[in-house]
Amino acid sequence: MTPSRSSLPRSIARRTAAVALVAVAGLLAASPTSSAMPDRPAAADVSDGTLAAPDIPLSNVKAHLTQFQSIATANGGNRAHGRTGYKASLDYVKAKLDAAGFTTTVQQFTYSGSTGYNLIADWPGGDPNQVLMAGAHLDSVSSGAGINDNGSGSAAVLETALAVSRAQLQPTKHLRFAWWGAEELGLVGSRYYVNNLPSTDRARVSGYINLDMVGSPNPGYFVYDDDPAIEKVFKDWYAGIGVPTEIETEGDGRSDHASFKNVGIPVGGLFTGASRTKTSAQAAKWGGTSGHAFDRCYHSSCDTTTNINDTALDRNSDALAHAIWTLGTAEPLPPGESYENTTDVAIPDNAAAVTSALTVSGRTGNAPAALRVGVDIKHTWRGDLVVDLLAPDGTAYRLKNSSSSDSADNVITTYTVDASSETANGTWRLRVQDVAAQDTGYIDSWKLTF
Ligand code: DTR
Ligand code: CA
Ligand code: ZN
Ligand code: ZN
Repeated sequence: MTPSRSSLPRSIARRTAAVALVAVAGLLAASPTSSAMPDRPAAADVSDGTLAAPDIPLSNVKAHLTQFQSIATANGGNRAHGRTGYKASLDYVKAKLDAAGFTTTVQQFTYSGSTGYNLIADWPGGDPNQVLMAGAHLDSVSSGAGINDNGSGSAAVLETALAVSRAQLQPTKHLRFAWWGAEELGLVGSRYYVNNLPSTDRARVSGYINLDMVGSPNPGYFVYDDDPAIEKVFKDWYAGIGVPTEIETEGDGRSDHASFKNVGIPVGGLFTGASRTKTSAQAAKWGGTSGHAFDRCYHSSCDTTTNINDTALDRNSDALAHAIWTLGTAEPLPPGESYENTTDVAIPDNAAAVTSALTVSGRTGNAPAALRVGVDIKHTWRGDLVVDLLAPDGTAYRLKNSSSSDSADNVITTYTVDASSETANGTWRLRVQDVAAQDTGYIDSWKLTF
């Protein structure tokens, strides 16, 4: 609120155009070189409009680990950035994907005097405005083969991509898989990818799923606590097989999802633990050995194919496939359906926020990447107001900030919100708070249009 305001009769207000807050809508760059859509059998639906994922054969995942081990052994014992073992690992993965019908791109970068490489694989088709990504860093540290860290994640992502090809999946979203270089040197490859992705293309990425260490020998089952929708898919899947999960608490900033989270892209992922010690409570629910590290060979030469827990690797591979199938095949919602609340709600002056609720039901899947939020708030000096949309799970989407200079009256506009990570059904709320003294008003009405 500006000090000079009390001298101005508040009714005199310069009208400034209400600027609709346009949240990032999910959009996609055309895949690097989109090949013609191969003929594919129509996908068979299951109950909620998504498709059931296939089982990912553990033997296939382990065959990739065996290849990574052989590559390390033949290239000085590692697959590190700047070493021949890294490029050989990338060539192996690329060859599998090319043969499976993916459109692959190798992105080069330079770091600490060496050439690094990211591998990007696009599955032709799907909504170019909603790209679902899954990735893993392919590099190891220089001290070893890096089979759990992160051959495990690389192999799980590769086999899930190959399962998409085997199924000739026709997802509603565009699927993109990625293998990053130089993660061990500071998320270098994934940051290079994100930094070189034009902002319009970034906005097209509706979510990024990260797998880094998913086969630890003394495993825990951790789910990243980031995007609620991605987290829910993983937690529900693990609950479905009767395995409790914990929120990943050491992950922030510690793997490639951070590169995406830093630019506002919804992220999630799975982790089975590194050098931290498994507690007795964790051993009681997960088995394994308390008082020992989840992976005692973390960043060591003993991180070889013997450093893998098959059950953990299998479960996390299957969990990733479930997430890709669930998030990737969710049916688009019928456009244009609206839900409105016309009950007036008084907004107390310079006091606690108030809310107005809307219950959405009968829809399937998630809300759209361009959910329209129409608001009609009668209030003099609208600069006093902060307005948020609250999703059914409580996630807040800021629609309007307060402004000491916006003296115009009333907020009558439509905001567009990327709510694609939110389930459509449930109770949505408009939250309004008056954060400056003088001037009052009320929520006249508001509506959601899907
Ligand atoms: N920084 C990763 C290993 C790692 C450590 N904590 C977490 C949490 C979530 C994912 C990965 C990790 C590496 O050494 O590659
Ligand atoms: Ca499996
Ligand atoms: Zn590492
Ligand atoms: Zn790692």
